[in-house]
Amino acid sequence: MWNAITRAVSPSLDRCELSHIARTGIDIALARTQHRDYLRALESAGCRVIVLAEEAELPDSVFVEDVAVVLDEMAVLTRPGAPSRRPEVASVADLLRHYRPLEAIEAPATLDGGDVLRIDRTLYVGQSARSNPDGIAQLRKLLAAHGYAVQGVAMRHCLHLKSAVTALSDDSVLLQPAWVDRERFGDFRIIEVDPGEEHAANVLRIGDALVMPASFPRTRQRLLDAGFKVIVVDVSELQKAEGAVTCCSLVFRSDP
Ligand code: CIR
Repeated sequence: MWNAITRAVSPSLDRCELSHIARTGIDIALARTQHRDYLRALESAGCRVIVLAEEAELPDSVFVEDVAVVLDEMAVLTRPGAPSRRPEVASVADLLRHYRPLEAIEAPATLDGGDVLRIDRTLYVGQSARSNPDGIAQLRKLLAAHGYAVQGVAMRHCLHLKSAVTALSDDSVLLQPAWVDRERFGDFRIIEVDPGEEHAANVLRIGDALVMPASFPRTRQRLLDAGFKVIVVDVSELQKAEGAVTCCSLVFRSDP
């Protein structure tokens, strides 16, 4: 029912881009073990997992979410805001073209997939350091013909919109109120992250399952108390690269 495109951890992950967290040593062997556990979590949530070969010279290439936005009807290749990440797009495009017609964001626009939160037929796009107004406008134009609305969302103090808010279902979101305004998602049922778990808002929804990092037990309890099914995975080494769970896969319906 679901495909998940992923990519093996680069041996150069410790040279990743960092914006809002300090650089600390990354254990590459542990990162690889954790990534394999993440792939198992995707499988247990019902995904057929596709793994691209590692890219030794592209430190952030495990974070495939940022290079494409995949919808039922088509996919949009992004132009990542960090120049170091633009060479990641081509190999994902070569794979994605077997599954969806492709469009692309063109210069001078920039867009990171981590800024794009789709809920039903609306795409909320973070106005971030990575996604510029041109990128949001191009996405809006490309998707209007397919009946999707694209809305820019102000955010602060974090890398991507999906660092601050992700979908739990079509009518509920998990949100970090310090980084994005609650009012912007006022039409949804809002669950806030536990105040002691700053980075907990990034969960990956696959059908009725939510994949989330092991490091946020109090937020996990909030989700369990609300009746959600949660699959936990330890991604501590990927978190040191400012990644989390949505960023390591492109999940899309295999039967759109
Ligand atoms: C970067 O700064 O681009 C990477 N170190 C982390 C990207 C994480 N991507 C995501 O959350 N979508």
